[in-house]
Amino acid sequence: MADYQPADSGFALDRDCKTLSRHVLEQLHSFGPEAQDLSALMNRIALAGKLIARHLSRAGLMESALGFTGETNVQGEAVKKMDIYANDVFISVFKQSGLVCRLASEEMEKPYYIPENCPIGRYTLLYDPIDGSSNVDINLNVGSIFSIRRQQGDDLDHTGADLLQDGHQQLAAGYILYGPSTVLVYSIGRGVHAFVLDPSLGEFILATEDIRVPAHGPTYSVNEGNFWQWEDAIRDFTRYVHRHDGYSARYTGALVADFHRILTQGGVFLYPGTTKKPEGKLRLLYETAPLAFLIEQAGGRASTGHEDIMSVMPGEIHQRTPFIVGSTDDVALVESFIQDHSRRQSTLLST
Ligand code: P6P
Repeated sequence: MADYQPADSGFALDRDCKTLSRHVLEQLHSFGPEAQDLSALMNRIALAGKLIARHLSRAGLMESALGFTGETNVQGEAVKKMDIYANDVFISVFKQSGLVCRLASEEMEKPYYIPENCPIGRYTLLYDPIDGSSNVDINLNVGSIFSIRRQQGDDLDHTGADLLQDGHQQLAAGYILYGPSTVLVYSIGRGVHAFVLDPSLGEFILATEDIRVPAHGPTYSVNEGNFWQWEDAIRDFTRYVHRHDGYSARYTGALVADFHRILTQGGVFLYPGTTKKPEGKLRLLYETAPLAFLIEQAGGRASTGHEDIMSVMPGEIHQRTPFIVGSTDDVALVESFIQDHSRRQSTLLST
């Protein structure tokens, strides 16, 4: 009797078996402890994404799923019920996982430490549970952003001081985009890969491997309502793209959605400093650093306008940074306006 040979089921069946956890192990060409940990961490994140996607899809039909809680978070922003739901989903899926020691989130002033009666792991999850929550009540794109770091030291005082490291300390980063389909994009430092949730399977299935951001793209994505709050250099960049053919403005109000467009089609997203928020609005540890990790893995760039986001050393967990991210040529164009203005200012000061 000849050995059994599977029928040539073709691409479809094999792709449906390329789940996220298997993909992580293949990426690492290893089944060692750290590879297994990263695979398990990504699996937990996928579970959180499925739970949040399910809640979002039914929110319009559920009492008290939408709207505001009436609270204000550490950012001084009004908290949406969906923010709290999603924040608690990540805690629930990681609490008994034995993978993490703490979770740091936009919605929590201090990190949440896994209780003593739960298994403690050696990783930290930093996340924005629902990014773009102003879109939740109007059924537009929102996302979750995550970053994984290894605990360094013992953090016995529970201040999370060892988290105040630059973006190169990230082991993995990614986001989940909740839209017509639910897409999970991640990197463990070996390229950027996108998975699409197949609701009939309840699995994220590999859709695109090794995403590369084009060197230039037609999109510039910025909230021009802040025009008069920007520094002159950013205003001059905006005037430049207004005057030159080949540029289109796209802005959804949800960072993950705008970033996903830039990652896949090229261009540049900006959230510069303003007179009200000189450091910008976006937070480093769980928004700009994870996305900077991804864009660099995809061949693009992320800058504050003066230095790479990946090199910024945070002074505190909720530190904000200006954010210029996307195609290498387009980020460089924005930086050139900033450098020109700096040169002109130093010339004026020296005369
Ligand atoms: P603005 C959502 O609140 C968020 O943090 C990002 O998702 C988004 O890019 C930005 O703020 C939008 O801010 O000031 O343009 O409404």
